Amino acid sequence: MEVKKYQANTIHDAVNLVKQELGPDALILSTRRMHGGKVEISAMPPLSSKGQALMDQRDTDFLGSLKSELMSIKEMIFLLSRSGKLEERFMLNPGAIEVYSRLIRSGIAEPYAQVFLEKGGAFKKNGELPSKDLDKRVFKEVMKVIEVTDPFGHDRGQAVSALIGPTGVGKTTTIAKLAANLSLKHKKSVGLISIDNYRIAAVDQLKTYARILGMPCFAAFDRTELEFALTRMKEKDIILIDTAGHGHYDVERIEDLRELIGSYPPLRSHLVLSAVTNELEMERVAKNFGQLNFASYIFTKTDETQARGVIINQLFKSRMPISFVTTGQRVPEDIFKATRTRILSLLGLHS
Ligand SMILES: Nc1nc2c(ncn2[C@@H]2O[C@H](COP(=O)(O)OP(=O)(O)OP(=O)(O)O)[C@@H](O)[C@H]2O)c(=O)[nH]1
Ligand SMILES: [Mg+2]
Repeated sequence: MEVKKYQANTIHDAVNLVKQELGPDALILSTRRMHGGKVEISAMPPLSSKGQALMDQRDTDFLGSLKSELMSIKEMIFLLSRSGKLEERFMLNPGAIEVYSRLIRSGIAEPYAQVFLEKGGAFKKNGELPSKDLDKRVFKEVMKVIEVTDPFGHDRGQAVSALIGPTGVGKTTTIAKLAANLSLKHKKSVGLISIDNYRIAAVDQLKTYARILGMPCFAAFDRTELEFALTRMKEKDIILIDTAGHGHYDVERIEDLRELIGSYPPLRSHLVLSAVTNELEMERVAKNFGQLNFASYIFTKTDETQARGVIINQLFKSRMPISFVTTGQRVPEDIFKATRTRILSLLGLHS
């Protein structure tokens, strides 16, 4: 296998040289910054299928690992080419690009990932610190934007929590998971209320869970019924209120919900957000439900995406504590109480 070296002033120029001489499928084996600022790329021509047939197993294994190395180099070059002013600074600390690509792979948006690198000290002038240390420092910065809260963690009187949010994000399922865990594991007495006044079936869904768990469940369609239900369950440690899902552009219905639960003092709302929602939509959901003064985020369906960094992107835009995260459809297993370390490891950000 013939390896050739190409030098140029920038990584772009070097890649272009490789492409010109060896074609677009050339295999890039390594890149390095040289004294004097030049960049050197080692590359070899693409293998023909005939050439491949002649290779022995060792070569195949070697090529396998080369291919995955190449993928990550390609990814890094792609990220470098998009990093604008940061390109030169990445060159000063090549370890930083590796940490950067881990952040991007986790779904954290580029501008926020760059802030975390900056704060973690990746671009300090004399900052050619070992990259092992760098990832720790950067992940610690990510951790700092995560705030957590436990709505049921105090012993001060009754906790009344309503789950609000768009249709189908998992509000009812999450209520069932919470109800089961709080009553079975934490031995709390729990009551349920459904204020889904648009669909009878939705009330039945909650009542079915209540029957299985042996706890009371009331349906309430207006303020009087809600107050009646709350009075009937005043001895309970915890009351969980399920609400109808609303399209987040349906401002009128959100307003109805605000009138119903908005100014009832002991009641705290928690906004349920699906991790499979795109970043812009999630921002709008949080904004439009904001009039309900929710106290925390609950992130659901984190099992359905690899890009769980949307959680961090949302915190960047609208800082709010996280109370729970759900990880699948199983009731009651697939839920955990938010902690900074668990969320970080959910994002795959551990050293
Ligand atoms: N994969 C996955 N599915 C989930 C999760 N949580 C809920 N679901 C599923 O999402 C679907 C909708 O769940 P519901 O609990 O009915 O959602 P909802 O927010 O109450 O829906 P509406 O009342 O219609 O607004 C169901 O199929 C749930 O099993 C989760 O964490 N992961
Ligand atoms: Mg529901």
